[in-house]
Amino acid sequence: MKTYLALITATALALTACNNEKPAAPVAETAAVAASNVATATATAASAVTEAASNVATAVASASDECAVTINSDDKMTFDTKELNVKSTCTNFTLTLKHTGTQPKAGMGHNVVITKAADKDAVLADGAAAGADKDYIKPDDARVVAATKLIGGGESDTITFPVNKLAKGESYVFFCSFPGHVAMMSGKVNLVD
Ligand SMILES: [Cu+2]
Repeated sequence: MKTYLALITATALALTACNNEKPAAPVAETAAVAASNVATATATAASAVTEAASNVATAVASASDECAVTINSDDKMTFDTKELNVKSTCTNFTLTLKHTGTQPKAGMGHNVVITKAADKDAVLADGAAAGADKDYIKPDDARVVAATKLIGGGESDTITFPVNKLAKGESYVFFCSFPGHVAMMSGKVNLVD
């Protein structure tokens, strides 16, 4: 009887030990593998994020370098550039007009309007007729490829337009449509490679 009891106890102990130990090892192993996978995944994700951030930075840099330009204007009725080069490889082009003077837009307002060279005179005439309230551009003028708003001293305006609005082989110009300014404030728009 004693032997029998001892056997049962031993078996019970063995079973208990079994229950405690056997699953424990695989669980620990699984946890370690999982932890390792998480670490790898985290590292991969972190590297992907770093790479993505770097790509964004590069894209932003190239956009600001190649697909954007700033034109300055002033109280002397001038633009600081006579040629606007737009890269054909840019999807969109961003143009910022700054007015570095101090005079209000009612007296020395400037904008930048882009049209085909052939449309310039008609757009100017219709713009003058539209008046200051319309920034000297006829509302919804389909001949206008892009235009900033009319600004006064100390102000600036930024616009973005799709480069495919400029057709290859066509001749484009930019100018200020404030009455009388075009003689001083105009230039060529070049679609470049
Ligand atoms: Cu002007």
